[in-house]
Amino acid sequence: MTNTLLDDLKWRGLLYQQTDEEGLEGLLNKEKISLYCGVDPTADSMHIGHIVPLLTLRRFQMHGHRPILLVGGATGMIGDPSGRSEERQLQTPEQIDKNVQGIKKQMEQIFDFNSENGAQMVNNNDWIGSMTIIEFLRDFGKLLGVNYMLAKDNVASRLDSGISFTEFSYMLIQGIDFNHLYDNYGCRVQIGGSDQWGNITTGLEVIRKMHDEETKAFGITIPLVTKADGTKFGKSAGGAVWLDAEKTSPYEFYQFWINTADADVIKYMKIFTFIEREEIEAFEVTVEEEPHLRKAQKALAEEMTRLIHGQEALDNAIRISKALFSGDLKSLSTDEMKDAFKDVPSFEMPKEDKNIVDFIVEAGISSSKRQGREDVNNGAISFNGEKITDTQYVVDATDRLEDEFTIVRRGRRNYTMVKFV
Ligand code: 629
Repeated sequence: MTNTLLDDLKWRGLLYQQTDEEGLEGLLNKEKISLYCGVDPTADSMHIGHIVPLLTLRRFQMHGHRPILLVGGATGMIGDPSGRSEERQLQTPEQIDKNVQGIKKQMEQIFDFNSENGAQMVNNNDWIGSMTIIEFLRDFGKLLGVNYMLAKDNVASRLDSGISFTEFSYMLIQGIDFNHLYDNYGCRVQIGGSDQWGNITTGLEVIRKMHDEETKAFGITIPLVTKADGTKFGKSAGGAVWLDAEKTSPYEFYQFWINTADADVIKYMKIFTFIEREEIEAFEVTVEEEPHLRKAQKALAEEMTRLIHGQEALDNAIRISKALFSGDLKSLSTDEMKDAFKDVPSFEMPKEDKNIVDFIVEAGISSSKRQGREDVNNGAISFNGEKITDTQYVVDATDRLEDEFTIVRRGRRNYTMVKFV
């Protein structure tokens, strides 16, 4: 038996573990289902690590199934020990509320809620928040043996370093969620990253124990996204790559994807984009035959930036990238310059008028006065996109953008941001 959706997921490398491969295939061939993935409000934005399971839900949606997006208003109060070597710091209810709002907003951007199989948003605080401790322990605590819980990887790996009863109990709450969605939303499948395997299978256990009939729910996990060079995926110079444009600007976001290594780019296209198999295979040939054109990287960066930030933000990101490449900074606004040069080396100088040669030597842009004079004479130096060839030029307030910074370029691609203090 085959199923086109599952075959596509397999080809994209999106299937890691499955609780019942044949059963799920049979189910998906027979009917349109509801399925869910949860995100805990640990920050007010998601980062790109969160989106792989969400994009996978969207692939299900494109095949007629209905996604349920769960925001963990309750679980966020507890803290998932999965994949962590240390106890989490509890967050305040106010912070969690704020985070829930931020995450909901981002989910709304990624999903379609209005079609026949439009997505549904739920918050587990709606059924967990009002549960009494007696209900929790009597109705659900009895379903799982402590031995069963201790054997889960996410707990077992913490027994030496220590785990609180709070985090130990987490899996049961996520299990109650799955059972709740199974009963009230007809939810049949839960998806998560590979770190969620223990929590997902706990849910199946709860469902099995709560229902007499044969189990009809399934779990799928998605592999961790890795990089060919062994470094951690999803980090840029400034840390995590966030979906929130305030935390990671659309330009930085675009640059993150553009900088994907040839060895990774096809893999990421499969995982992150909705580009079809044939087209991706054509990109695979370009990576082999004309890697310098970076066609696949461009397509990946465009798809991702459009998906998360929209067409206009993508156009801006491309415009900034081109301006930087050509050195034509004059086409950029001050804000765009700030954004574009966030990651270039920076140097602090006092706010005083200074001869250009002294200036570039002091800022470490040219190695000596002699070199500095040569650089200026040769036309190798520009300030904010304006070439300066006069060694007598005095750098003054008119060169300071917003009275704060100046972008100095030496040669074709060496940029320095001089900040004035
Ligand atoms: C209640 C809470 C549920 C179902 C799920 C959850 C959240 C889950 C969790 N997930 C991670 C998170 O929120 O902690 N217990 O940061 C994160 N997830 C996306 C992927 C993940 C996972 O949101 O599943 O593996 C990262 O790729 O770590 O009823």
